[in-house]
Amino acid sequence: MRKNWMNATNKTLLLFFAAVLFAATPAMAKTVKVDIHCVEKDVEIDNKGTKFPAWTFGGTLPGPVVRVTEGDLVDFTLVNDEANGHSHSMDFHAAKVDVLEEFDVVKPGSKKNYKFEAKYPGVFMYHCGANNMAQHIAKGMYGIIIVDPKEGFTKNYPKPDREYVLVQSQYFPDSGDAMAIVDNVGSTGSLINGKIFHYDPLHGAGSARTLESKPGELVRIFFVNANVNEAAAFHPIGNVWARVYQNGNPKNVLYGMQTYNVAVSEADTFDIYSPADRVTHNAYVDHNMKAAHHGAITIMTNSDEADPKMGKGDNILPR
Ligand SMILES: [Cu+2]
Repeated sequence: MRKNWMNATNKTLLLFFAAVLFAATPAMAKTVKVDIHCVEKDVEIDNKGTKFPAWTFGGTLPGPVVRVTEGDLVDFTLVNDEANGHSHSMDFHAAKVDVLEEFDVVKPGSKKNYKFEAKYPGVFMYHCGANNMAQHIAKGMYGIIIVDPKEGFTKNYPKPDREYVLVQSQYFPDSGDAMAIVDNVGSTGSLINGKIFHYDPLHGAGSARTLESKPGELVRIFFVNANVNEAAAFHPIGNVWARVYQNGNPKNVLYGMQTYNVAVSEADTFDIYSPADRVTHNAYVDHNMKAAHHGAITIMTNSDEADPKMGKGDNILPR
């Protein structure tokens, strides 16, 4: 009888230690090397091929998606190509450093390396901070760093079927006038991932695509407000945000939200489920009408024909 009791205790202890072992398996912190080149070049800012003299991180608006896990060390190098005409810098909102040191400007033909630990999970803007900062952002020098939580997926932060990055920014055609940009004068359009009506064939002449998911899927949107001067009232027409994670942190969760106001330089994560039993379309908009009418509308098509590759792996920011 006593022997059986001991066996039961040992078994319980074993199970307990096994549970501790498997529960406490956060992702191992690692060093992630990130090299980004500043590239000053013309880019197309709509689906009609309108050219814009941009300053970019990596040649695109927005710059490359940087993705790490909470606790990782980011080993970052900014390369300012010799062909460029301006100094640039890199301000990662996910970093705790010295603004005068790590975020200092890099002259054309030079490079700068610094390291920081991604201490907080969530989504963060990055941008150039060189003078005039408003102009460098309006020129296109911004992007997103996603810091996945080290716990991985949980009940409150479930694994999504698809993920998309949407970065909104203001379009200033006369981007040479830095002080006009500071004063919010002359913005005529809203760019979503670098283009007016990027994923909206209804409004954007020449737009060939929408975002895609299948009925009933959980779609997770990582949204960045890279506007120079205007908040974004992010709203899903024909649906409701199931969860909004403020700053993308799984600990900051709001439920059943119609519109969420995203401050300039803020980034947030939005979960949404499409209806399971029918083909539907939703439109993710900035409900500020000026922004919506000038480009900040993104159509999501929910159908069984959804491209199985869209919103997965490296294809979360369709170019
Ligand atoms: Cu710059």
